[in-house]
Amino acid sequence: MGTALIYDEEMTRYKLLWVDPACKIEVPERLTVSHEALIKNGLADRCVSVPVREATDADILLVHSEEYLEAVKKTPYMTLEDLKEFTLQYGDVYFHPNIYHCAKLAAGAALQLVDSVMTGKVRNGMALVRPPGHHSMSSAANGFCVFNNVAIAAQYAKQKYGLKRVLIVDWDVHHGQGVQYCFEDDPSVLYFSWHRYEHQKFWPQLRESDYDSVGKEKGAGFNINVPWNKVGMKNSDYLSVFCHVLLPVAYEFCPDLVLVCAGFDSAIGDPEGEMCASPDIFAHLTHLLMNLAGGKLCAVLEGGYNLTSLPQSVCQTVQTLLGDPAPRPANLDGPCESALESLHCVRSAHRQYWSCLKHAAKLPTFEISTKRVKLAEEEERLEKGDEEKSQEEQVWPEPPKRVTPPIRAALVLPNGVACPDGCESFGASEDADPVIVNKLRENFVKDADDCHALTTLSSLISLVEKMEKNEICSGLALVCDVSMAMMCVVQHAATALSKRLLVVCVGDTAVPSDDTENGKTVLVQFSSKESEEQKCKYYIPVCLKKGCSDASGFLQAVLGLLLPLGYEYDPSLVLLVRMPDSGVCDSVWQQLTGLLQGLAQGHTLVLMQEGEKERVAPTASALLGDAAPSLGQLHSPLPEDVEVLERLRHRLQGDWKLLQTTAPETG
Ligand code: X5A
Ligand code: ZN
Repeated sequence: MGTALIYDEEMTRYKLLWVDPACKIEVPERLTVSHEALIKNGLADRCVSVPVREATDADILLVHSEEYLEAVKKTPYMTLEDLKEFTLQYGDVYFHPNIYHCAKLAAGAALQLVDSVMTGKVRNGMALVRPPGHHSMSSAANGFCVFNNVAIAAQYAKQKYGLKRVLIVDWDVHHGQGVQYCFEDDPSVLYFSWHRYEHQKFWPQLRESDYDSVGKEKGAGFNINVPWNKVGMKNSDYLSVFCHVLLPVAYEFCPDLVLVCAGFDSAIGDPEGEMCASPDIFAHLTHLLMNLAGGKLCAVLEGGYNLTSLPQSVCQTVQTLLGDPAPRPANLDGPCESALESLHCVRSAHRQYWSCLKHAAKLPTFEISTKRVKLAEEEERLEKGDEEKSQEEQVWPEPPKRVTPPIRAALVLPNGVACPDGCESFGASEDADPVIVNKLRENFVKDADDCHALTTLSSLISLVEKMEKNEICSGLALVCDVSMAMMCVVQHAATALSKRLLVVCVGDTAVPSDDTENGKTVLVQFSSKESEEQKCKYYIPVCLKKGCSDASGFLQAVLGLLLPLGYEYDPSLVLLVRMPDSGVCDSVWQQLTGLLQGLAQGHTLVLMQEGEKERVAPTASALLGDAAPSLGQLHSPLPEDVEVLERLRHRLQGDWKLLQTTAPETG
């Protein structure tokens, strides 16, 4: 199943016709440079090209008032003077004789994308559109937006396909207040937005963009605002909010469809956002959403005004939608204090609505926010002296070309187990290094005649080496003794590999952890057995009451602990070990496998016990990048588990900054 790309040159055919400093950045080139970059990187060719259409009146009326639509309909016939005057009644937007046509195409493009995904023509897709949509309101154009493309798409999807729940993720750097207003009291649409806010000093300067606007009436809890109160937010800040707010809530919400207000003014170099996240962060944001809703994801362009970072970010997003493994995330040094404060406020504001946040520390919110405003004002005065560095002068390295290994998933299987489609069967190499074979024989294979075990282990080692050389992306091996195979890979990694190894063990079987001493290996074990091991930074036993059989608790641990820790550790290989007693169900296992592929450029090696033949197909599917099946709406995690996880996070957050959810002063 493919990825749709929707683009039409017609949407470049309008522009600002007079002088307006607030609007001059919204130029036709935004679209052309993005599209050209997709072509240049060979991505456009890999997508299914879907034509745009004009949204009909009925489509537009799903969100907008008749009066407003009728007014906009007149703009193609207006004189320049009329257009200027018409524009004046709205904020930071401009009209042009052709913008109504383009706005119908932009909304129609979003609807074509929804249709392509919902009918199964493609798995996911992106629409490159102008004008953007998320600021436009029922009866008002605003912030370069005429019709609210994504809001219309959400209503349309609900109506036409009977969807019960739609998630809208707005990673544009501005608050999509138009989307918020549209769904404020609607529990069937969960709207998440982060945005530059600066304590209400940044456009559109709305009180209701703050974290305490959580939705109204039945929709209370279904509007999530993360205000950024400082500029310069980085990759860590974005990932931290995904791990500790958006993803847990999104999994609990269990959407039927994910829509993304994909604005890239939240990337480095943007004159509006003034943030510092690198374009490749969008590969991760995209990847992390791709296992929700069975992979049904529609990204619709919103903002993005730096003509260098915009196309880079668009390419990262589309390449990830196509299923290529994400690049290693750069400089994850933990969230800044201001981001932590926002994170903490959002989690507290929503703790009453989402069971995954129930444990978030209670907080006398208003005291903190007023205290903070004063502090912020003070700091601003102090900072005034600093010379202003224009965003256009910002420099950053171009994201390296993402090369996907020729083999996506290599499988080491015993005789008689069929290799699933799309995977490559990986046999014992005839060219096995005799030194390694000898070492294996000495250290691991007690019965010297057990050549089956020896062959399997040496296959494993050569598989790991091929992954290290990026000739193979991921691997899966059925072995007769998972613990031994695991030790074998860990020891090989500690001595031979130059980089770091993240071992994720699922199940109760005791695992030796001495090899975690040197920091080359981090081991996280999910089990239901209390561990007596010496606790250190690199050995992390996660003991859940029902082990991995409880999806809620397990997912909470994966999203709030394993992922942030994994991102910060930045391994070059992930070893995922499924113990015979794991008790984990297929869908949870596939979610875990899928999520972990955001790490180590997708280099995941899965070890499973020989008997688990039926698990080969679902695991291979996850390794190939298929979306994991949805987990259904999750119940509350067990209080014991929540407590365990909180304690663990507390113990570890000094060493692993991405585990923090509270600012030092507020915690
Ligand atoms: C879609 C979008 C930004 C408007 C900024 C006005 N609009 N100052 O990014
Ligand atoms: Zn924006």
